[in-house]
Amino acid sequence: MNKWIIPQDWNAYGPAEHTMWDTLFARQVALLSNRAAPAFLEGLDVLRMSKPGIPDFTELSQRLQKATGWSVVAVPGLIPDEDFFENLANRRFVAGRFIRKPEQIDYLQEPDIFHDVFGHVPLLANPVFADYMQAYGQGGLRSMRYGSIHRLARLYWYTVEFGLIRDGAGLKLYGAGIASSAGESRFAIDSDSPNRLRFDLRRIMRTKYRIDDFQQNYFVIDSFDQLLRETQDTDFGPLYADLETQPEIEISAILPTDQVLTRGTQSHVARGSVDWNSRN
Ligand code: HBI
Ligand code: FE
Repeated sequence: MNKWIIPQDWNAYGPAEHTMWDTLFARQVALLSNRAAPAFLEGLDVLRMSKPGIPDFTELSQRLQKATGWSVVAVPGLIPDEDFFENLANRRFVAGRFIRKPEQIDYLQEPDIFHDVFGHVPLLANPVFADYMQAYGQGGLRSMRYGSIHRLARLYWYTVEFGLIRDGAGLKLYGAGIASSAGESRFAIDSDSPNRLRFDLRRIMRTKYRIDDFQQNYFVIDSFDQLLRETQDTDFGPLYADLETQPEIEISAILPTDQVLTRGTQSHVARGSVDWNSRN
């Protein structure tokens, strides 16, 4: 269903909006050069995203189509889960077209074009990650029939939004919620506060998450192949049924079965800094 898709109306952006993009872009690229997964940085390059100003979705989609067959389309804001999944299943990434105001530079609640496009789109140029996102959309549509959307939403949160990867290059970030945030891109990689646990699909699907501050827990994959393989090879019907028999896991809990890469001090939380601006 394409009922939410609207024109980007690129000509309607004013100079202040393009400048906001350029400011955010320069700040993130400086932070990410040694913190983001190589595939993320390659995506920025392949898609020519360093071109000044807010990207034009038509042009961006042409490059993306060539790389992996994905396109980027504009929507007015958050759309219902079913429509969101349906677009992903068809290799269309839906993005907000508005950009944050200067007073929101460090935090806003609704995803804007900088989060959606800078954060999410570079990895869609990676063939394996591109397939994972499509598999996620297909899994999302299936999860609706099982009443298990919340399980899949957790998987999205702990991978697509806040995922870390540990490859030959060491610990790197790839989640869009981290990559588009100046504060969290430093926190997720450099801080001794959060726990960093090895990726575990079933465990993630039982774990709550927080939307109001930096994460207390990050899950670390070995490769995008691992992510795709585990998602494609899992029969979600029996998995969801099984998970219903198991307790939920509190945000920063560490279980005896966890593979702990970093046991966090949780000092960020202990400071009681549930301050919206502390996100950045
Ligand atoms: N809509 N525009 C937009 N962007 C999102 O990231 C989004 C959405 N609708 C639903 C949704 N995300 C999530 O609920 C799913 O990932 C579970
Ligand atoms: Fe996002």
